[in-house]
Amino acid sequence: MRILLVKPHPQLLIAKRLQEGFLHLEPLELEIVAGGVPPEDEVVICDLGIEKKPMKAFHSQLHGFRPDIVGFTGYSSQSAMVKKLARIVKEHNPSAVNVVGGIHATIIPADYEVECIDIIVRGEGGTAFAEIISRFKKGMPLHFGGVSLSPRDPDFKAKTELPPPEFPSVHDIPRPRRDLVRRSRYFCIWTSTPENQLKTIFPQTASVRTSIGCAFKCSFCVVHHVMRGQYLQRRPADVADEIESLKEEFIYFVDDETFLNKGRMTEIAKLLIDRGIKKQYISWARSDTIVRNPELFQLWKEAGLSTVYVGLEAMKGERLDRYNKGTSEETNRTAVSILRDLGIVLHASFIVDPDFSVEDFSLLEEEVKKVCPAEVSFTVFSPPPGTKIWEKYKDDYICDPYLHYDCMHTILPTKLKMKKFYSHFARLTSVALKGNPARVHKVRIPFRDIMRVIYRSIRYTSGLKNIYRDY
Ligand code: B12
Repeated sequence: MRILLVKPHPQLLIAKRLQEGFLHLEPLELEIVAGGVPPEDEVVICDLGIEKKPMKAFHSQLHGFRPDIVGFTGYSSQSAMVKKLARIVKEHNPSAVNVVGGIHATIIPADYEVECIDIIVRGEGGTAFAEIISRFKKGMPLHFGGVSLSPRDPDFKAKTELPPPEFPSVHDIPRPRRDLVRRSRYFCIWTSTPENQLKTIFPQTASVRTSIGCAFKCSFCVVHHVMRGQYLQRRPADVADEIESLKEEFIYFVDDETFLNKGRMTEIAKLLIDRGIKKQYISWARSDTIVRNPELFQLWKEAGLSTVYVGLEAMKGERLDRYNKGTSEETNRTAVSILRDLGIVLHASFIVDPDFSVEDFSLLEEEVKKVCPAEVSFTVFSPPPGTKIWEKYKDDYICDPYLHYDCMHTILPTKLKMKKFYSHFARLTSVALKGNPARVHKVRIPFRDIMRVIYRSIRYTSGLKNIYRDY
């Protein structure tokens, strides 16, 4: 049997510039889904984001490989593209089966109730896909439970209204088939190393998932809804084995929240150190986790933790409360200074609210300067599809709230005129770039990479400034 797994290319220009310019991570979700395919079947991963001509590449896969089953993944902003690609599959071969999974299928399965889609998978895909293939071979119906839904099932609508299904045990999820992708195409910007010298600022980077879910309920995030508040954790030895097996030196942890369990993370760090595994890591962590456990981050620094992405979100208590973040301004400031003292690069992420006035932008700009040297990024507060708050705002959306859901395009009306709003928004990024650690610490980087960073940053900030033209 032939199986094609497809990740669509980003639709919105700014997502494309982020991916081309600063980080493009491997399609781990599809590698895990491929892990559920039995060895006797042929499986190909087609990541359209790495193709110069994505539609041409997709057509040629359909012609050349002639898949029996095509599996798609996609964010909400990609759902229209997934439907378009699924229609093309049926034009090539009406009997091919289209299966859709990923975050949008999990939270808004009803959006995929279209003629060309046969199966919608909610939640974990590796285990579900293995079952779908087994049923396909036995000629059984491909839909089962609340996990694999068929739009042709009379109970379809009722099933889409249920919350996402429970995840299987984390130990049953298949290992990713990393061999199926061109690994040299995946990278992440890396602005520091212990030697203050980088062979390249865009090293080849692998992704590792050590846990799934998060214990918190921030209002801008859908994860607590998807995971029903569960926090699933892989065993330390299992994580260390996977890291050891990777040929990449640079690792990005794609967890929702890596450091929640101090004991587990201590064990993982000790295993990496004891086994002499010399790699470098990027991870996300909450500011309160850092403040509660500075010694854990010190240990991880020893193990190779290079950069920590911290959702600071705001430096004002009332905004943090509004986002239900559960942290405070003081905690944020303490976390910033702990990371600085430890020599771990801070990647601070802030939320710009659609209600921002010129003064709010100026205040945030001052805060940005204070947290530097740091990598800094910004998103626009957007109610996450699939959650109660998304429903609450549903009469207010100014555009297609799926297509534009990238937390860069506002989906809510802005207080300032949109052009002005994005001019201030882009300015924040320009200010932040001046305080970037590679620049401040004069990290030695090849000249070619310096030119590339400058070029990509200019393109990115100009993309941000012009977002308002996309509406
Ligand atoms: C790491 C991460 C990233 C990485 C990229 C990861 C990647 N693989 O390319 C980076 C940092 C680059 C990133 C960027 C963005 N991200 Co992001 N990201 C995440 C995060 C934290 C984890 C995703 C991940 O890789 N998980 C590990 C993989 C293995 O798990 P998975 O994706 O859940 O896949 C499993 C199942 O969904 C299922 N499955 C998935 N696909 C398929 C397909 C089939 C056929 C089947 C059967 C099953 C199946 O099985 C998989 C294996 O278990 C999620 C949060 C989350 N929990 O989803 C947000 C999340 C996916 N990101 C989100 C957003 C909005 C973005 C940005 C648009 C934000 C921004 N403005 O920068 C950009 C867009 C980038 C782009 N290229 O378009 C939102 C998406 C919401 C939505 N409704 O679409 C999420 C959910 C965050 C949130 N809190 O709301 N992101």
